[in-house]
Amino acid sequence: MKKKINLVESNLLNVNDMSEKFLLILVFLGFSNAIEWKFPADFKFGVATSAYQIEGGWNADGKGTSIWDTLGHNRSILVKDRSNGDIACNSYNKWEEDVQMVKNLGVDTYRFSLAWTRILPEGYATRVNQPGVDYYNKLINKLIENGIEPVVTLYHWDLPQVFSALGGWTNPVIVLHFANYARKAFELFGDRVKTWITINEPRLICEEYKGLVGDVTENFPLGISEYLCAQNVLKAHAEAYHIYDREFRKTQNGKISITVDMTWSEPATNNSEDIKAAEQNLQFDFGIYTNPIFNFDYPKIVIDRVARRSKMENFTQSRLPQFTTAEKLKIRGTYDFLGINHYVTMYSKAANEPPITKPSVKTDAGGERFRDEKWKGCAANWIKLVPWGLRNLLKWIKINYRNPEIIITENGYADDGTEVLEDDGRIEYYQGYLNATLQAIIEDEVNVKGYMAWSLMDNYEWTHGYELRFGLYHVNFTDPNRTRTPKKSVKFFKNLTNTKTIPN
Ligand code: GBH
Repeated sequence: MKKKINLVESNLLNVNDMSEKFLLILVFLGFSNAIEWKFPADFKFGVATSAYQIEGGWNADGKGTSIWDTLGHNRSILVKDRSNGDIACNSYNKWEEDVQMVKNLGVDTYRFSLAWTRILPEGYATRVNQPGVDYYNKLINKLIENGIEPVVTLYHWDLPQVFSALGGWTNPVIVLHFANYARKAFELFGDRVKTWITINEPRLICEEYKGLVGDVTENFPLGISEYLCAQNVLKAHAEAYHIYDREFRKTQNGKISITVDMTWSEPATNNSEDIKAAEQNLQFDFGIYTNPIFNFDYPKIVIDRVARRSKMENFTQSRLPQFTTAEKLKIRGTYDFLGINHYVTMYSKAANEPPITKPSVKTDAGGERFRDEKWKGCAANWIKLVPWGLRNLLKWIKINYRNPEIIITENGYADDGTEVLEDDGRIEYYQGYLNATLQAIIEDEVNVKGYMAWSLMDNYEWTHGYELRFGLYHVNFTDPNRTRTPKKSVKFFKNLTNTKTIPN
């Protein structure tokens, strides 16, 4: 804004004729506006992936088994195309090419995750698998050599199988084992990795994929297991944060936080009941994970509603396990920034209190949710083009969490392989969401410091197998070479990183 005024007032406009001067001012206003619509110099662009989705090499060189290996082998019936990630993009062998692709995009950062079982095959920090460590060392060193900053996620869902029989994240014992794994990772890679993400998308771990953390879905009583899981995820995150703080921060000087999957809920109308319903949905979707870290304890509405519903259901106490005061204090403030993955916007509307049947987070949350049929979609039916949802979300975070530094660690669009290389839909998507990010930065003064596209390349999209393709690069999964080819969006991204403005 300041710059704009300076330009207009400058002596450059020393023109005698008034109308000509007026015209020139208009031109300059337009011009200065255009050059202003730019990402700040310290803003970092990046691309993201995760270990199970790209690496393959599921049992290579002493790697242990994770719950996703097991699912892919024994229960691929749960996967759309019955596929698994045994080979995936074969990044275990093709990592050098990956780095070149990242470099070609001109981005500042590359976000990837460590496979816990590649480093600690038994899950416990009792034995380190050196070839697994070597793999990540090579990758990290090559990135740095090419001027790319590694952003490392410790946990992107590939839990060591051994913990599954214990109930996965619902068993508090996981806190200790995750903390030991985190310490190992800081020890091994923290001299070069300066941005850490403890856990990717707790809601997905605890709710959407809840059946996958244990042996069978039925082992996870709804409305109980999710909250047990949430509590342990939060404790594990906090433990890792404090280990970093106490043992590594002074020498390694990095940043550490969590990445939360944040759906925006827009009130369906201006009616106060709908506004309340939307707020309730936000708090149940992600507030349950972020409030304890960015404020204090679970959101009040979550505490109140779960207690109330539990009582109606004849439970003797709330299904939401409480933190002790010491635990609340320990979790509060365990962030150096906020990582957000954003894909979804929905409308929220007030609704009658759901009837008392089986408990669930959904009925605890209440309200009614829907999407506008006019929103443009993509091959992933849950993803629509609603950039203003991201802008509203960013503003909400600024207000509710005291303006933290934000890194958008994922945002992306899926094709089904038919658009193949001419992915104009993806370009339109990124234009929209990058523009919303820029509006939030410039007009709303939200502290967004980075934006990472999901994903560097097509990969194993969990229970959607290889049917949904989020990549800027196309990967041919029927070709043993897993050949990568740039889609049109690669050019868009190069242009973006080069100019720090959004290409038309
Ligand atoms: C992120 O998860 C992950 O971090 C990443 O690994 C993944 O590849 C990426 O997003 C793209 O999906 O509306 O009922 O159909 C998001 C996982 C799974 C969340 C599917 C939404 C559909 C819900 N998503 N889910 S529904």
